[in-house]
Amino acid sequence: MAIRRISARRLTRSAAVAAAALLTVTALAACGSDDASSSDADAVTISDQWVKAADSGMTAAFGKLHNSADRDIRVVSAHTDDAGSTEMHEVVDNGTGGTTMRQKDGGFVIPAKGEIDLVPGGEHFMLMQLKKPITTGQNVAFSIRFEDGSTMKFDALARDFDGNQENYAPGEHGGDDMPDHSGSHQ
Ligand SMILES: [Cu+2]
Repeated sequence: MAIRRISARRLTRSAAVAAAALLTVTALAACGSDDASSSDADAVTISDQWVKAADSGMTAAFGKLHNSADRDIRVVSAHTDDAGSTEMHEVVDNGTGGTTMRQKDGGFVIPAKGEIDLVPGGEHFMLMQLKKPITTGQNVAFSIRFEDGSTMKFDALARDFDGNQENYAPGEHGGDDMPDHSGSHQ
């Protein structure tokens, strides 16, 4: 009789433990599917990043930005110590058959569970007023800031890109007649 009572009690206790464990699992699962608590920087990675080698003036940095979150993520600013300022640019039709680059309103948006490709001729980080030459093989340290205030750092390898220089933002690189950047390089 006594033995049977203990077994029953034990059974009840294990059932309670099992139920509690189930609740814990459910709570964790709910937490895992809601990524609102993780920062933008936690969800973003960059790959294939590089910067175009340049002696002075301006240059640009490129790469693939990946977003693992269920929400769109916005890059609101970028910085490197090697440039006086760093902007986010897009390349658009200038209305007369060519293209021009300009600051991207609101920064870059990386779609939920997606990626954006920063490439010559498309969106890019624009380094203005270079403080020193960026030479091939050198790593340039960047920091980018997201809409929620979190930041991500990465190094981009400098590459020669002279062959295709004219393919992106024609008329806007090198030279002093750049309306979009007037006053930026003194
Ligand atoms: Cu640009």
